[in-house]
Amino acid sequence: METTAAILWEQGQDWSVETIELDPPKGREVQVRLVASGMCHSDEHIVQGDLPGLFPIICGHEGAGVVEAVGPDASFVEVGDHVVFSFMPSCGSCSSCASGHSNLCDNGGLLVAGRQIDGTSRHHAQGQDLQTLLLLGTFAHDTVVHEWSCVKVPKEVPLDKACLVGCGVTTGWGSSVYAADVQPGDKVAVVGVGGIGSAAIQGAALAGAEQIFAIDPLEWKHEVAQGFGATHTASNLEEAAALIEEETWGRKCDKVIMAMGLGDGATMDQVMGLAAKRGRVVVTNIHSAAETSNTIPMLDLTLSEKQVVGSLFGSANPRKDIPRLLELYSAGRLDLDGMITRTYTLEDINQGFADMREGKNIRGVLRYE
Ligand code: CXF
Ligand code: ZN
Repeated sequence: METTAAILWEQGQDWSVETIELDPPKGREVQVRLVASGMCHSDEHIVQGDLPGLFPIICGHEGAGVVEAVGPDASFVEVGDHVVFSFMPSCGSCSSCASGHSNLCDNGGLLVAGRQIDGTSRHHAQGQDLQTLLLLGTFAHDTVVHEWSCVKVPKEVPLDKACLVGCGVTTGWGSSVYAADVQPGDKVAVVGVGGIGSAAIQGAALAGAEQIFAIDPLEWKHEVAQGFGATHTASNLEEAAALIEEETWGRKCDKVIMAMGLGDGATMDQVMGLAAKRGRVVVTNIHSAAETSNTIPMLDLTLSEKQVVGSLFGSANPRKDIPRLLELYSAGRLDLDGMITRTYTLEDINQGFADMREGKNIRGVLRYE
């Protein structure tokens, strides 16, 4: 069939919205008519080259839609199902999945850009095979993915909001709740108030943090952060250090969540300075693949027993946590609506990314009518 997709033909270019040829699903693949897709910084990282990409590629990995067709071997996804994509597939049987860490499924490992799991392509344009980001390619009206990438969700949940849980919300919320293990009474700093940071603030608040310091250079985001549960705001790490010192009586933060658009190893000394003795710094944001050094004060790491941990997808289990987060949304305990600053059509995708670069959005969402 023919459908419309935004293709990135080469790194650094604009998105090109054009007609593509989409093959029917094979094996355990499913064809999904997308309702919406969030625009995540990781898509921008492919454009900028901070994450390695293969081209031409259809990016987008925060999508939700309705299943239109299934391959002959699909086992748990049926036509008509509403699904949110998980940016990591969950095969259920690799050692990561089997040990309760399906965010690290061996079938997703290093597949930032790829084709189908069998190595062939269902997406084609201008006579070429297309890559799909994270085996998804949600910047398109229709796509074909493996059922391992699908999480079924109740039909009442609005898919144009639910799409956010396919990456940013689970990543941010899980960074607080799982990776940082925020405890009642904790003092928490969240560095960066975007899609991940605003979900991290909400996760920390729900987990019972007593103080939540939201740090972002953009003033307008301070008020937004307070709406999500931040108790204090600061514009930069220096200002945050003074505020945290004052407000915690010198104890500093039990947990620090790094949720910047792009991490910077040169600032890690300041970041570590926000953490208390035995404090944990969770590095959720992406650092450039080209970055090879940082400024973590190593002696203090030992003397203060600080921890630095990486977290992918909020250290969550997508097939368990995506429905769970949508239940919290339906119960009014997780605000997805407030995270969506602007919506766009697929034709306006370049405007959406321009707005991201200018810091105009918590999340921009493409809606496919
Ligand atoms: C990222 C994490 C690093 C690989 C690409 C996807 N997560 C979501 O944006
Ligand atoms: Zn993402």
